[in-house]
Amino acid sequence: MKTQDYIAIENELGAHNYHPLDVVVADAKGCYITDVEGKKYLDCLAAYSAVNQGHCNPKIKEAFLEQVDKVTLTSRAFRNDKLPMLYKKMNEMTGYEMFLPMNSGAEAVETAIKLARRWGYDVKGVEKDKAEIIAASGNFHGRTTTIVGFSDDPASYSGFGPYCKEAFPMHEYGNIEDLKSKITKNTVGVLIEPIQGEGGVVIPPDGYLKAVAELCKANNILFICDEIQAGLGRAGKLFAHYYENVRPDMVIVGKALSGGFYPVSGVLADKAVMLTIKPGEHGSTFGGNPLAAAVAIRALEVIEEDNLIERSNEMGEYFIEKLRAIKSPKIELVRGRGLWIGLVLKEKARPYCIKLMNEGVLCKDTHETIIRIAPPLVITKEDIDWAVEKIEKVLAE
Ligand code: IF1
Repeated sequence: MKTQDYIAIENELGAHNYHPLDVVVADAKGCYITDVEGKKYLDCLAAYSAVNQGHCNPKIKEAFLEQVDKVTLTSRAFRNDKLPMLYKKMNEMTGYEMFLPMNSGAEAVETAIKLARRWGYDVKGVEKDKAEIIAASGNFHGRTTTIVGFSDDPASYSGFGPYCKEAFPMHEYGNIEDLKSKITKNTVGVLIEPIQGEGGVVIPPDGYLKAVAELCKANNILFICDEIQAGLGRAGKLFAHYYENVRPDMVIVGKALSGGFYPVSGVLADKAVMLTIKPGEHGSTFGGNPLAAAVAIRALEVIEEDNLIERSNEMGEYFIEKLRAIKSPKIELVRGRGLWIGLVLKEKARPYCIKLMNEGVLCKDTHETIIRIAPPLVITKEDIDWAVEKIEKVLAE
């Protein structure tokens, strides 16, 4: 079967909730992807940062296979011998007292929302069913009905109502005065991405995260940081909020927590927040299963052992510098942190993503004019040189 044969089946039998590039991936290792026709590509998306450790990372694969031979799923009705080890690893790496494992990122965001509300009622003393969590303009936190209810992107929310707008007031991302004006006695949390991914790698103004943290502390509000995409090395730190030396009350993780082998997500918090949810009040069939835990432990170890955070910084700086050196009237600006780069064009980005695909570089457009570049963190300078050459070429056409 050829590329078009697969696409034909997909178009006929699969839901049309995506508009992917017409590359049919058959194999991927490290930074490279091979399609069904044997054509090789450099991956500059890394599955939206889920494969920071590189596709089919051999160390994670080994842990995965070892666990598959033992036990994959126990449900949380019974305990398993891997989950405690994940808790330990999480605690050692992040300093948070506790972890609550889920599967998808959206589920972890939902978990943080539930924790914040429960804390709001039980600890802060907010009136029943009045809790508010302040979100940010341009946010992306997932696809559940609650979460899309506080998205300001019509593609995410339109036609999926009713929503609960009063429960999620919105402030302008990066604008601390606006945030201040949205706080009420019912505010239990402020939920933000430390860098907005879907927004187009939007880095907030210096001091914003620090001001959010201080504002939350002063008003007895939980600061909830969605590090699902920004975290685990992508932005050049373990967590992107480290750039401003803040400690959110809750940190939401996902994506690279499994290196792409398996959906693993969760929420980090201290006991004062985490223990407000009692046995039987929240959970998931797959959350915290032994396969997920084994994979997540190894995925975290690989970030440390292979110095992926340092690599993200070093290679990111190199990549950004090279992109900024491209002389093209089509480029508006290049921004980024670590290996997370937004190449902002003065025109539509998708045609260039298609051209890049034809040249062997896979990346994804966002917000019409932005090419998002986020390769696996194992990328080399030679790969970057090659990618930049191709980017320069298609922009010159
Ligand atoms: C899709 C975007 C990236 C996220 C943050 C939570 C989630 C995500 C900061 C939910 C998920 C994904 C989902 C994916 C596309 C992708 C995405 F363009 F939509 F924004 F990465 F940039 N918080 N982001 O970025 O996690 O439930 O998906 O595991 O197609 O929806 P999830």
